[in-house]
This record gives sequence, C-alpha cells and structure tokens, in this order.
Amino acid sequence: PLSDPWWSDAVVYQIYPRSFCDSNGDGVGDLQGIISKLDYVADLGVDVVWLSPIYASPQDDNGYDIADYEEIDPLFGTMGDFEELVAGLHRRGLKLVMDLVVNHTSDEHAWFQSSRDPQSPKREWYHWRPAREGFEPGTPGAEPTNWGSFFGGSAWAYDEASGEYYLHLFSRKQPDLNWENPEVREAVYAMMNRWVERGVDGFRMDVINLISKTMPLADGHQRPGEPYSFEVERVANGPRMVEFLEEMNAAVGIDARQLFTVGEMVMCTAEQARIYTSRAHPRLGMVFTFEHMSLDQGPGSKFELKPLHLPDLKTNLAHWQEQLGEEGWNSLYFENHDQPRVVSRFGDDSPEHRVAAAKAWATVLHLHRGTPYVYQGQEIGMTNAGFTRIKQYRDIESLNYFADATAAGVPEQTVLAGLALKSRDNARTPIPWGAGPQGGFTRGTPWLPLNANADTVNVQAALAASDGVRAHYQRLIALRHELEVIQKGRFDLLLPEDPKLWVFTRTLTSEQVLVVANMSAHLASVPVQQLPDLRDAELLLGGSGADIQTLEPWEARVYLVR
Ligand code: TEU
Repeated sequence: PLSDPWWSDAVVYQIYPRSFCDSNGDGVGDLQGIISKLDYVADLGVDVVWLSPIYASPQDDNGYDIADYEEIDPLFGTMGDFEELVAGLHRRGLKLVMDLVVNHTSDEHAWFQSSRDPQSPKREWYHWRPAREGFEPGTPGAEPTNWGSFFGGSAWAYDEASGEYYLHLFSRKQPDLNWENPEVREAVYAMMNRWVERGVDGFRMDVINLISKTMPLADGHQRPGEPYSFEVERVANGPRMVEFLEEMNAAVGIDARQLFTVGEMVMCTAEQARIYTSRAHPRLGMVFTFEHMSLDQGPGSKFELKPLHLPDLKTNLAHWQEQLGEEGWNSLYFENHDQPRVVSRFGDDSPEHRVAAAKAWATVLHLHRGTPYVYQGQEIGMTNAGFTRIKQYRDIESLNYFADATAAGVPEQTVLAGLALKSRDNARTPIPWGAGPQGGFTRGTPWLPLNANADTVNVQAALAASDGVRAHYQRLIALRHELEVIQKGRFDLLLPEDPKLWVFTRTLTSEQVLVVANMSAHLASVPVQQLPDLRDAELLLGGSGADIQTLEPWEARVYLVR
C-alpha cells in the first residue's frame, strides 16, 4: 500500500496578511504583525500556515496581481522579515505554504512590460491577438473572442500601442500568462525552486486549472441574454493540464521533496479532481472545489441570492467524499478570503445563536475526510462585514459589480443586498485582537473598516471563553490528530434528505465515529432508530450526553462507537 503523505492528519490555517495584524500603523497588516501572533496560531493546534500573496504588487487585486515574484511588497515588509517568519514557524513545528499566482501576472510585471512590444522576445509570454476579422480594433465587438472576465466586462483589453488585445480572465491589470510557451513554464518552475530554497514547504496554486486553455482561443457558448461567454471547456481544464502539472512536479521536485500542494480549481468536477489528486499518480496534493460554494447562488451572477437547501450541501460534499475517498484526497473548507463568513452565510449570526452555529459548522466540516482549512477569524466565529454603503467596500470584484449592475438598471438596494451577503470584503475585515480602538489591529486607520461587533467578537474574548468557538476548534483539531478514524475512516452520509439534521459516520475497521448535528435554529428530533446503537458510545464533543432524541438549536454531537 502507498504510504500516507505527512499532511494526512494536518489542519491548515490561512492568513490574509493585509487583514491579520498591523505592526507599523499604516492600516495594513504586515509580516511583523504575523510574527507577533505566531504563538496564537500555534496554540490553535494547526500544522500548516497558508499565506496569501505578499509579493511586490500594485495591489489592484490585493496582491493576486504580482509585479515581481522574487520581492516582498514593502507594504508587508522585507525579505529579512520573511526569513524571520519562516524561522518562527519552523521553530514551532509549523509548515509554510505560499500562494502561487501563475495563471497571470500584474500588467506592471517586467515580463508584461516587455511583452507589450510586438518585437520583444517576450511577446509570446502572454496571449496577444488581433481584433476580430471585419472589426475596427478597439471598437465594441472587436474583441478576439466573446469571453467574459471574472471581474466584469470582456476578458480582452485593447493595447493601442501595438493595435492588439491581450487576454485577462481577471482584471485588466492581471494579464494571463501563455503556458503554451515553454519559456514561461521554465521561468515559473525556477521561481518556485527559489522559494523552496528560501524554506517554503508547499504552494497553494491560484486558479491553477486555468493555465491550460483550449487552443486556438475561440468563441465559447453564450447563454441567451448574457453579454459574454464563460464556457468552461474554453477557459479551464484545458488538454495540457495534467502534462503541465507533471512537468512542474518533476522540475520542482514536488514529490521528492514532499511539498504540500493544493490547486484552486474553478469549475472542476469531483471526477476531474480524482485524476489530479490520484494517490497512485498525484499531480496535486488536493484541490479546492467551488461546487459547494455555488449552491446558494441564483442562475446569474454569484451576487444573485438563493437560500441554501441543506440537503444539496450534504449530498454535494458526500459526493466528493465518495469520489476522492480511496483514490484521491479532499480539501475541506467553508471560508477563505473570497467567501463570506460561514456563520452569516449558512448559519445564524444573531447574538443568541452565533456561537452554537459557528461550532456546528466547524464540527461537520472537520469530521469529514480530507484536509480542513481554517480561515483567519473563522476560529472566533467572525461574521460578515455588515456594510450598507458602497463607500465601505474596497474589493475590485465588488466595486466592478456595483458599477456594472447599477449601470444595467438593477436597483442600488438590490445590488447592495447581494454584496452584503456575498462580497469578498465580508471575509477581509481586519482581525479584532481585543475590544480596544480598531480592535488592536492597527494604531492607524484600517484599510477596511472593522466589523461593528468587534467589541464582542474578538480574539481576547474568544481566548477567555472556555466553551467558545476557538476552544471548540482546538478540540476538533486535537481530535483529528488523535483519532485515525477521523483521518482515514470511510465516510457515510445518513438521512441525506433531512432538511435540518446533518448526520454521518466515519468508519475504520471496528472503530466508528458518529456525527449528529442540528443545523437549524429550532429544536430537532432525531430518529434514533435509524442511527448506530449508542449504548456503549462515548460522547467526544458537544451536548450533555443525555438525551439524543431532541437536539437544541445548532447542537452538534460527536460520538465514538466501538
Ligand atoms: O480566485 C479565483 C476565483 O475565480 C474566485 O474565487 C474569485 O475570487 C471570484 O470570487 C469570482 O467570482 C482566486 C483568488 O483566490 C482571488 O482572490 C483572486 O482574485 C483570483 O484568483 C485572481 O487571482
């Protein structure tokens, strides 16, 4: 049998540096801020820290637009600070995973600057195309294909100097690299190797399944009434995906050096993920799926609202558990810097239920098989930002959407309601470390306002609550480290259609764990006759242990059945 990789029992903590802790009073979190909080992170019990981008960047997309892969942005600190961070993490037994953003660079990257010249040897490093035949360059409809950008508008920007267009699947300041060009791939692998030499233990690969596109770039299917095409087969999961990942693996020594990898994969199915994460031929350690994050989305944009139907989420995660169970590996997440806070999105962030709901969502996620991710602030049950005015937002996706939607005639209140639930800024409000001014995040003016509830929902308060959300995360993480059945046990979903209860078992030979959670703000009665026999079971987490026939609102219990 294949031996398990070192991260099989690991839990990852994601840090979004800009919002974590500001040491120099400029309102933006930085590396020294992170260094000052390493004991806090280690105390949670996590094994790996994933750091969102800290590279030199004009910050059009908060660092996901990189101008120099080899420099630390002065906003965050220096290479010396980075070295101190690596040492501080490693001394505490923590590994460091860096964000790798190589589907695109910033338009201010030297590669792109050079590429703008049609005679440059770097011209082919990006996707340059002439105007559509029969159209005057730079006029409406002249874009080389009908593709839309994820951040609104066309995916093509016109460059007047050369009379051609370049492709940008995200903002126009994020031109897509041309991975068909072997020079691009070699430059990326060499850069990755240098980061491994600087001590990093792995990579979180941003939108990695967009690097291979179907050539030649051509019009995609357009849904009626939609100005642009987002046809998956054109822009994602192209025919060379596996080849590129295998080439990267060999060039960077990902297997040989046991590097941790997770590929962020938009529009990727469980069946495709199984190929990428195959135990026998791993191309990636795991992938981030988006399927479960789109279940509360209407047919149009992600800002169109639709309440979650719990059975959809349970069965979707169960499907991934089954598909990747024996032959692949799952990542487990409800939050990151792009997603709203789970307690507001799927739970209940009222003062009455916030703590119980945050704990229930943590329990169900952490008891699945795979690698759980905790996004900064999730461990204290942080809520959505609660912004009501467009002026409060900073995120490019949110601002573009507001401009486009209101221009198209959608009422402002409707747009703001969508943003209040789905904007990425919901997850980006600064961490309140205490109840003081600006939550102790900064002594200056924070780049994004803190949550209005920061005086009650903050780290200091969380540390004092022995039965709070953070203490609960600590127990969940410790349980995963202790119990092999949580790391490796088979997953079986019970009562899939129940609209309130989330019930499943994990089984490894004679050991079984049962999770019974009431994912609602009402009492729930449990059909005990449909559950395993609990007479000799040990209650590991939650509840009083007494009557399991009725669960309190947001009560989640974990039993060990031997
Ligand atoms: O995100 C990829 C992505 O497609 C979405 O999550 C995106 O954030 C948006 O919600 C689409 O509606 C990754 C990064 O995580 C994100 O922060 C970057 O903005 C994006 O890639 C571009 O690098």
